[in-house]
Amino acid sequence: MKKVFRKKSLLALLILAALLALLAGGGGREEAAVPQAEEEEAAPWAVMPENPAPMTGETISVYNWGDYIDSDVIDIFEAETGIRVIYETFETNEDMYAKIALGGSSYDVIVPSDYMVERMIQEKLLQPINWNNVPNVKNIDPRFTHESYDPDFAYAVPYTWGTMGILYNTQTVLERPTSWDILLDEEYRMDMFMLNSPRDTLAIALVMCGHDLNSVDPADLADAKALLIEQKPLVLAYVVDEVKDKMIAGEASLALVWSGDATYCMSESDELDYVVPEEGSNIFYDALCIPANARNVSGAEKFIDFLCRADIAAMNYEYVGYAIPNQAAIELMGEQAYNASPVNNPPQETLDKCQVFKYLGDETRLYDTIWTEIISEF
Ligand code: SPD
Repeated sequence: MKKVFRKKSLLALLILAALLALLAGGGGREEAAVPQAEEEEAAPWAVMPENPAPMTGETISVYNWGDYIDSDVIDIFEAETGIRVIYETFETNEDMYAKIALGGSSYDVIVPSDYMVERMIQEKLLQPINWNNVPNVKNIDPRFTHESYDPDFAYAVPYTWGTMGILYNTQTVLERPTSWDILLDEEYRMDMFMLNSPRDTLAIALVMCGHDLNSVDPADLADAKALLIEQKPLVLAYVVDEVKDKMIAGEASLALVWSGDATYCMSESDELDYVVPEEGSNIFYDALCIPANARNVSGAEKFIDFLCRADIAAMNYEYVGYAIPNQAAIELMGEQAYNASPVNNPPQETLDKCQVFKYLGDETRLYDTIWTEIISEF
């Protein structure tokens, strides 16, 4: 099972066990051997209740990104509440939006990013959240509420945040890249992955062309398109969730990724590192929302409140690997330990160069058209 921060916790446990064995004076005795790594598991922040609640027959339907929740979190929720979670995943905001906007499906909790929250509020696809039923929202750091995509803090509970950057293999990329330009370097022909996500990949191409990453100027977008078409021979594949296993397996030298996925890859391979290039990038916020046509609003509120609980948010952070806005969970884990990750805690100088995506209204169609043209170009 994927546990992003397990390795480090395990190492600390092993060191502690070795020290205890030495202090006990049993260093020379065979039976006092240090426990084997594979037998050890760090204590989880939250645990299954000893007496699970009987299943009530109630269900909630959750639509989330791939690899974006610890399945133990779902199990504990079900055991505590007796509510069964029907869980589906998507890979991009656009896929999720298309499914909801078509109207054929009903979910109780979804996890759009900033610009998609903004769009779905405008299109009345979300409903305001009754905060009286989500008391653990108090755990969310106020610096993450009232963001431009939900200025009245009415529709969206911040779940995770991160940056977009380059994950690179230090065995083949010998100097730490400082510029996005490396994504056009012939030396890495068929040796890089790009995100199969129109808004993200076009944003980076816009930045590489010196344009604003929220630009809707057709001339800017034509530049971005030309750049991505020029880059195509260097790209091994356009992927989303698969990028993690592929980079860990050493299938390419470079990948455009979201920071939390970089955190996971770096926990699995010492050869990988992450950089946000100096031209700047995107900072994103993913949020828990209740669609306007949700069938079980009270179940959705319970689930969102559960995810905001400090012990659950801490447990989930260890699995998901993305930075979290839950201050109570960060305090539980220890601010120092949490902030030790330069990927999830980038310097202010880096953050100052990052911008949030805005919803671009009708111009979104231009992005979709251009992306289809790029992907189908041979
Ligand atoms: N594997 C889960 C990835 C979720 C990342 N969300 C990124 C949003 C970028 N706009």
